[in-house]
Amino acid sequence: MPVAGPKRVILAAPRGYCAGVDRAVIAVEKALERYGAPVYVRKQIVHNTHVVSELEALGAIFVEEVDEVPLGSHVVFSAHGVSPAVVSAASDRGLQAIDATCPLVTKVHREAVRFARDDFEILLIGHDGHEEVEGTAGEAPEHVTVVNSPEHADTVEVRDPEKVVWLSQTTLSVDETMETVRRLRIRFPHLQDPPSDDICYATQNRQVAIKKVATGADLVIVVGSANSSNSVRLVEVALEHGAKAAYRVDYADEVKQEWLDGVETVGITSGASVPEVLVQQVLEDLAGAGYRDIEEVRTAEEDLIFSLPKELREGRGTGGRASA
Ligand code: 0JX
Ligand code: SF4
Repeated sequence: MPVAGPKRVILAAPRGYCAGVDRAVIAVEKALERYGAPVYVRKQIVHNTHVVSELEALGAIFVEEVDEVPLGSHVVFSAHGVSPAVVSAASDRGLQAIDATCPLVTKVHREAVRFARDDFEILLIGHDGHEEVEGTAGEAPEHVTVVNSPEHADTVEVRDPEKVVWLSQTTLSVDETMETVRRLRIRFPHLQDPPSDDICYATQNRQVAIKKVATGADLVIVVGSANSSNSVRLVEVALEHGAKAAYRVDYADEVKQEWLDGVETVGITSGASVPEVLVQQVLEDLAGAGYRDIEEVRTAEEDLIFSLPKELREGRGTGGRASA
């Protein structure tokens, strides 16, 4: 009978909050401080169950659309961004909008506007129905076609193959996106690249870190919510890079006892919308199961901080907290 080796944990770094999430969460907290509860938020401010319930406890009310917000109230737009149609609908209701769209998402919006103005057809690689994709596509609906997957690249049609550019959602798998682009380029050799990476630094850094950790892991646990694109991608990336098993959990109590059967090395990471406290709870539970030896593997340093949305800057500090 095989004897189990020493139990240990490898913690991926960077993990957890990115600069855009930190800023968006602080924006809701500041809006509550400044205007008092309730403050309305269109969609989940970030895709994390815990963050949303903590903000609800402080007096935030999350709605699906701005027509649910009482006339004249404050409404925060989520980190994932909104289309111009949503901005107009909020203004038509006399809402005081606070735009917590991540500046790196806004950058992709600007690219879409610019390429549409130059009459390009934009192939937007991303997940249909994801809020960020809806927001970016909404900048130039006549010019944008969403490409969902590498397979979709084999069938998507364009008007003029000479004038096509690809852009992407910020939170995709880098490798899968490159595969989609490779297939698109076979069909459209004149396909233009975006002026700079649309998949953001945080998404890329978390994928690089988990690749390194997954290689030696019997099990990878990704802390993050089911609707968090970047968190779900981390599970896929871990499985593609050597993890024998990988699961996503919102909370520590979702880790199943049987996942640990025969496991020596557990890799841990968390998505860009995940507070570090949730990772620490997983580590505590694992320590209770004998996994007390923790090593952090860091593949990049992050020190980016975005200033708060302009609506909250006046007379206030402009910086966010340092990202976890
Ligand atoms: O579902 P996503 O990964 O795009 O969003 P989440 O989990 O809220 O992550 C942070 C916000 C990302 C915006 O680009
Ligand atoms: Fe911004 Fe990237 Fe974070 Fe999205 S994941 S909020 S694009 S920094």
